[in-house]
Amino acid sequence: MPRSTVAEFTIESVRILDEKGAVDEELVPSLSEETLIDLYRQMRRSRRLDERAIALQRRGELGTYAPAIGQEAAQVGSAAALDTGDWIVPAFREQVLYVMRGTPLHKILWYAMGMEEGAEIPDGANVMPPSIPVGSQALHATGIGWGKALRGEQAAAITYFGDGATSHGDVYEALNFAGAYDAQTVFLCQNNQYAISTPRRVQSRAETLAQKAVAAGIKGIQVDGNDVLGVYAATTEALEHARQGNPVLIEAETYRRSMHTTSDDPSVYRSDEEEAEWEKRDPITRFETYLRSEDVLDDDRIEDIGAAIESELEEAIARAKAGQSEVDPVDMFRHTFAELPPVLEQQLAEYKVMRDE
Ligand SMILES: Cc1ncc(C[n+]2csc(CCOP(=O)(O)OP(=O)(O)O)c2C)c(N)n1
Repeated sequence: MPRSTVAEFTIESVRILDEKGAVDEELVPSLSEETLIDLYRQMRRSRRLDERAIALQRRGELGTYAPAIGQEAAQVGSAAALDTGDWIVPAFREQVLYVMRGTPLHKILWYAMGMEEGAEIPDGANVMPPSIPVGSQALHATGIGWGKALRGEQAAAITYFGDGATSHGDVYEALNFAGAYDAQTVFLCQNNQYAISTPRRVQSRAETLAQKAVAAGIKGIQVDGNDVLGVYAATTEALEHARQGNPVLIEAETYRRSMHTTSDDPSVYRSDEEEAEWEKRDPITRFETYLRSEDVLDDDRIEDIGAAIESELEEAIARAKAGQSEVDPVDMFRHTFAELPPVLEQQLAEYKVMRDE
């Protein structure tokens, strides 16, 4: 029986802004000065929020926190490409997406302080809650994108997950179902090179994670995830496809520059040299260099933006701390069960004794 090639594929990779801050003029998306500054401001706000949150956690003032340091371009660039009617379905490392959709900073801190008030999403924000089970959110995004298709709406869902999540059945099922049912969904894999301590190279033998789209019959594309303009352009294009019922998987190649969560110590599983290499490719520095070269930013403007973020964060931290005394931890016992099981009755009693001591 003769053999023949029945399928072939290629994966395209996109980069607009290189590591030195120079752009490919032909590919630069047409964005107003205001939008460019907003992308920059959002990335810096995200970075400082994470740095302050880590410091608060180290002082025992915050619970576990998953920073996105190094991944700002992948998150901000993609979210900036969305329309307000598009749904965002995040994982657990995307604080800035909530901020971009109107959640005040102090609520992000409340969430990490274990206060349910921090999980409140503003009306009409179209963002799903964080998803802790790795990869499960991809299914929700497919469901939302399918719903948009069934209703004939010109909107899409975008979901975020990591390189590790691509090994999960949920992600495969979500991609396959989306392809089979024309779900209006964009899948954004932030390949930040690690699933806690598991490096990308042992996560999958596949040459790219974008090619995981191929088996689902959908388009897969790789983008330099530290290039905010590239991510913006790739996501804009993917959303146009998705709104026509053609889901897309984007692999944004980036690097988690800090810990997996505040419970992790990355120095145990990776080298200083590797971290230094990625520091040179930092998404914020790269974009800043470009904006300076375009005269969109100068020293004064950069300093003003930094100062405004610092005071915004000071206020948010003060508000977050003050809010702690406004809530009663007993609420968590009140709102879960109509009738408390005995074991929780006992915990409630113990808590009350502890509180009154
Ligand atoms: C179903 C499931 N299995 C295991 C875990 C424990 N866990 C939390 S995060 C994580 C790694 C996730 O890596 P990746 O998908 O690459 O995302 P990243 O944390 O790098 O953003 C694991 C295994 C979990 N939360 N859910």
